[in-house]
Amino acid sequence: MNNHRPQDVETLILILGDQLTQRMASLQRADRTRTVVLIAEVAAEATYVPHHKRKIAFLFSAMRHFADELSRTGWTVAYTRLDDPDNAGTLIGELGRAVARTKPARIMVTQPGEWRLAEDMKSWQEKLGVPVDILEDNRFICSMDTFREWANNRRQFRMEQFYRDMRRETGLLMQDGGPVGGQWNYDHDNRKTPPRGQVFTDPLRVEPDAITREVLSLVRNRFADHPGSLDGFWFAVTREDALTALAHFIDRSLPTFGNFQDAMLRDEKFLSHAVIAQYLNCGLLGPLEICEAAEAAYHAGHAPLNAVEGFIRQIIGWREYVRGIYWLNMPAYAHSNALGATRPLPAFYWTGETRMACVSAVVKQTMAEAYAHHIQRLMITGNFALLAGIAPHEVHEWYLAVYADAYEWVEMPNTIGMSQFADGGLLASKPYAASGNYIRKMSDYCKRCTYDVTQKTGPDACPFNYLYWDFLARNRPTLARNQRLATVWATYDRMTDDTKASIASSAAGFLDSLA
Ligand code: FAD
Ligand code: DLZ
Ligand code: SF4
Repeated sequence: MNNHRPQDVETLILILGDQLTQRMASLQRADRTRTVVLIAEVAAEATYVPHHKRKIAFLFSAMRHFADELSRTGWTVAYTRLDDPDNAGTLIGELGRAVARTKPARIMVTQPGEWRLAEDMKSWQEKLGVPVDILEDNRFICSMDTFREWANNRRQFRMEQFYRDMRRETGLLMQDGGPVGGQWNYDHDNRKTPPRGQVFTDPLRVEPDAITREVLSLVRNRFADHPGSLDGFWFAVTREDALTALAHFIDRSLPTFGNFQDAMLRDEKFLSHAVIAQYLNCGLLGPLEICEAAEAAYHAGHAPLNAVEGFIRQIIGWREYVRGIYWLNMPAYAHSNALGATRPLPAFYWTGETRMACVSAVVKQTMAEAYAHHIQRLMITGNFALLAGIAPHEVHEWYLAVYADAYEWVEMPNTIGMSQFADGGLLASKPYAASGNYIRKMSDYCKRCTYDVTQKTGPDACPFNYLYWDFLARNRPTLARNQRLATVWATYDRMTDDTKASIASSAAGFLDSLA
């Protein structure tokens, strides 16, 4: 790494662990002959939640590789390793040390992805005694000003409307001012069960190089008490390898992405998912280049429209939308708890040691890979927490810690809003609550479970079955007016008093056993 100091440092740029691209506005604006770029591994960022070991190793290795890339392209980089004896342990501490060394005229940072750090940054100018410019993060398609304007004109926020505007804005899958194929959304084609013998290709695996091996050993020693495993680490840690991983997905899995998007199989952790959010969210890939690659595969006849539309919707629709929701509603959003859920997070979220085969499989996969796909996150671990009434903030901290792609701006609305309905329906029009029957239909977990998915109550019944009805009954005062639940209440009201009592006692017994 090029650690020498240019003469007369004009600008000190801080690049965060999830800002690893030369396309950052700060880097594009600065004169590289008069700039020092600071990248710092600090304990504070690695421990504010107990991040999965794999997530820390991934980011530290990607940070070290990015620092090398910057040096190779003529930047002067000041890189602090976690094991540097003088490491101050915090970002501001590291900035302070760099200011003392380089005496810059100003500091440039980019708006971070988490509110806590954005708030902290506001005090840096005063604390450091150097002007601090905080630039907008230019990696998103929709700026926050545009999102605010979009939201201000609406009484209700729904992703679908926002997504259509983003299609118009980007021109992706558009023809003559309308959507290619005549429909905006092909979601109804995306709920298929994989036929027996369906072959899936795993994401690209990259062999750890010397830098990654050194980081793996550092993380193994320094973060031994953090959750998760480092065994068989395979993430890409450079832009070049992340681009190869994207091409690998487009080539092999995109054609079946749509069809099996909602399926869950015990022995297929990735199915046709891209497994690229960790690269996208830390800057190794950009949202538009990903969507353009998918669109090109459609035009080349390599992938069908339902797959490509579904994939692009996740990125220019959901991803941009949840970011807007986060910044629009913080800081209150973090403590939303519309359903008043207070139960502590059960220990099996860290170990997978539970008789529920579905929860066990998803947690064990999460601990092994720092990855689970959307439906596993939403309909297994998320659904269970919702039905069991786990405190949403605890659920949020778990998701933020255990996934390699997790930063608050994207994780929190998905957890607090979509999954836990704790924002009272700002993001989702009804709670994503489901009984065992949904899990039986969409997965193969129930086949090996010691609970019986066909039994509704009693010691051997699938807990999702009675917890589902108990959740609805418990939250009826809050959810009663939700029109989308009308048929569900009608079904509940037709149940006999004995059945209702049996649901309540099975649920109470199970929930007590969680403590
Ligand atoms: P694919 O299924 O292949 O989708 C392609 C891309 O679309 C993803 O890489 C991602 O960038 C984007 N995307 C898909 N769904 C969403 C969504 N709902 N919100 C935002 N972007 C989306 N995603 C994160 O990136 N970080 C998180 O911390 C995160 N936390 C989540 C927590 C919960 C409770 C839930 C239900 C979902 C969460 N998601 C999060 C969304 C989604 O689960 C992941 O983006 C996805 O599983 C990543 O895997 P993939 O790259 O294989 O995605
Ligand atoms: C997640 C993370 C971790 C584990 N470590 C660092 C770090 O040592 N240095 C750093 O600059 N960033 C790290 N990050 C990412 C930050 O936590 C992230 O930039 C903020 O949460 C804002 O999104
Ligand atoms: Fe999960 Fe219930 Fe199926 Fe067991 S029976 S795997 S607990 S849904």
